[in-house]
Amino acid sequence: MATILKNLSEYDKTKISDISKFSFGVVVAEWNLEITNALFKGAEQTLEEHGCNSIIRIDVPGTFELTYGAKMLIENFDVDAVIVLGCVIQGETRHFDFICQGVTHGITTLNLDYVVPVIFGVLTTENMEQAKDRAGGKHGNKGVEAAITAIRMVVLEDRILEDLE
Ligand code: DLZ
Repeated sequence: MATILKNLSEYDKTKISDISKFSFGVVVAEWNLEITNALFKGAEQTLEEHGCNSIIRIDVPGTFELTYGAKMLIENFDVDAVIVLGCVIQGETRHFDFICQGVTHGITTLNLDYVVPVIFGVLTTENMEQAKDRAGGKHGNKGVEAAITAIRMVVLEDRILEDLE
């Protein structure tokens, strides 16, 4: 596995822009809530650390519903970026594949259809231990990484839209 023994949440804080003028939406799946709450905490702390004072959170039942939640945020709130947070744990059934494919396709479609970027913060792991390792454990916190990606994307979006004006 490429991420083995690597903390993926380490980044150079000095390279991150101030984001006080931007608003972020976060959609959180309730399945494996212990994990998704930890991802949210990582994302929230990171956004606030860099000056964000507008975070709108909505919860949806499972990872499959993250696409719908993101679409609702984009269409009904003045958000500059959306982060979706979920955790799908591989079981004995093929549900894992269907949910992962569904959400990946859904989020990609939103990114093609809307100017607001949607960031994919979904853990797809073999077991709960691997999920914990990536939600504040030895491999960092995927929520932090999703927040950093969201910050980079709003800054990019802002620059491009300013150039077009
Ligand atoms: C049904 C299901 C299963 C088996 N596993 C997970 C999971 O590991 N993580 C997750 O976020 N959601 C799971 N779900 C629920 C689906 O995402 C979805 O909520 C239901 O299929 C209803 O559309």
